Amino acid sequence: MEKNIKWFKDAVVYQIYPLSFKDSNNNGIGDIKGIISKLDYLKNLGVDVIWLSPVYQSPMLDNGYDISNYLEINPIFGSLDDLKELIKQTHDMHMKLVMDLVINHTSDQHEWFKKSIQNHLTYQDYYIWRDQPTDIDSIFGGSAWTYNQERNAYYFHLFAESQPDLNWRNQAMRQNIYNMINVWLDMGIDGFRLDVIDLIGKDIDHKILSNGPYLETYLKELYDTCFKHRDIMTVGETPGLSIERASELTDSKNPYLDMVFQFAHIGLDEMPGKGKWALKTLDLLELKQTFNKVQQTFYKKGWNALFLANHDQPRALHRYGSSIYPKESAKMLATLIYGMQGTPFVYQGEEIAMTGVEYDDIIKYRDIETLQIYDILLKQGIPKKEVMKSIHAKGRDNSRTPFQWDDTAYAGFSTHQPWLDVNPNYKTVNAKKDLASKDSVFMYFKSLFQIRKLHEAFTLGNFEIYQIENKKHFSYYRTYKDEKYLIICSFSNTSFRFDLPHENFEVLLSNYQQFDLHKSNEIPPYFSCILKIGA
Ligand code: TEU
Repeated sequence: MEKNIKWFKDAVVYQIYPLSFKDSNNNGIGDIKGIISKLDYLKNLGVDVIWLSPVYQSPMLDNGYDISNYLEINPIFGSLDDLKELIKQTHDMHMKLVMDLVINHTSDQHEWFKKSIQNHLTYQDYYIWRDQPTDIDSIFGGSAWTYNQERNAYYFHLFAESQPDLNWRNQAMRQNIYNMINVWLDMGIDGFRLDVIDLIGKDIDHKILSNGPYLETYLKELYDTCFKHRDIMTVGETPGLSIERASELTDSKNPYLDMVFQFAHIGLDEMPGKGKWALKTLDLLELKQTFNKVQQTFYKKGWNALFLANHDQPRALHRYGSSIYPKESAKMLATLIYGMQGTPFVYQGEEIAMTGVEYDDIIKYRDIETLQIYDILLKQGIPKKEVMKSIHAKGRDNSRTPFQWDDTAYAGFSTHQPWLDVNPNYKTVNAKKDLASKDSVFMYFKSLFQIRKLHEAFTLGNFEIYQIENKKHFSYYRTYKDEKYLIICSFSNTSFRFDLPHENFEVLLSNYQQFDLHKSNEIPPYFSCILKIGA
């Protein structure tokens, strides 16, 4: 492909959740050396960029998204030397390393917060303190305010009580954050995923949280002070931004963020206004309309990150696929999302069709949000069975179980009982078995990424849904100059007759190797393919 676009636009990003990727010292916890030992696996898949969920010093109440020291590595993951070695080896293999940046809040164990509690002159305004709480709720449930006896005031936290929000109105605090960011960038990392960055411009007195009045000012300042003259990539996690706003903030006129995770498709299987635990069956038409809007908006302006799952979301296969056709539906979902315009993000395990878990007892769960919401929902009188059903569908531990490398004890992740139980299906679902199989999901992902890179229509082409009203399939065209591709994705668990409006086409990829579209258009369950039209 001609290289007149920025490198991150046709790069494949792979998200690693360090706690669960690979344990090198067999204590049940994944670590940096474990990641280093698997770099060739990632290279083989066609990964260009690794995004590492947080490995900084942390009490780990929110698995590292509660940072107590931004410049230290958490010893459970290894040392700073290990991280430098990871950067070096990643670069030697011509891949890049992006770290997580959690700057909306810190841990309550951070020195800044401890000093803020004591009203220390420098740090007293590093966090948001008030004499009285307001009625804002935390995203994890319950009030966003907690009383601190020592300071005799309430502090604000949009997530857990142990994650106080930083006060972005404080210029000295912001400068301190920028200095820290520059230390990491000077060390040679290739960018950041910016945790809930849409929240930093909030105006809590007017109850404006996402997309607050100061958001653009701070993003610009951050960009000017840290990112501007560097060849890096930044991806903002922006759960609260509208599609339009997200596209605006990544437009080349406002290059403060290179791309964002836009969340429009994420809430489609919850009851509107009732939050993620109130389950609703996904409507394929809604999914199609939502992605249509996202694709059309970003085609005109900005750049989007393509994802179906991450460490906060249930696994894509569990959520949108079929347990009867796991391999077929895992491949179909990859075709659907990575055929679109934007930068592809793979969440660890998607490439081997890992699924979610359904532990029968809450005692097996580790996620702070899940444990908190379990208590809250039970107190609201919701029957335990219903609560567990929501947790099985939406709980964050679904995607956090240890990576399934092979069929030995603990799935080859560790020789020690892991911090979170391995999914009991590891004997049938694991990387070794998948790679050895004729219908390997891993190899399908790899081919998909090769095709994407070979034809610039996937990076630059427009997006047009074929048969938008059809409830059985989600199919669309990507067109650029004189090249046209049709991506067909069936969401049906039975075969059906697909109305194929072309006679001349070449099949570039298909998840049913034996099925020939030239001979039959009765497409099998969860069928997917990429057709080059007119070939
Ligand atoms: O997540 C932010 C966020 O708003 C959601 O994805 C949220 O975790 C989810 O909807 C809850 O159901 C980020 C991190 O990705 C997440 O792991 C952290 O817990 C959170 O920020 C706080 O740092």
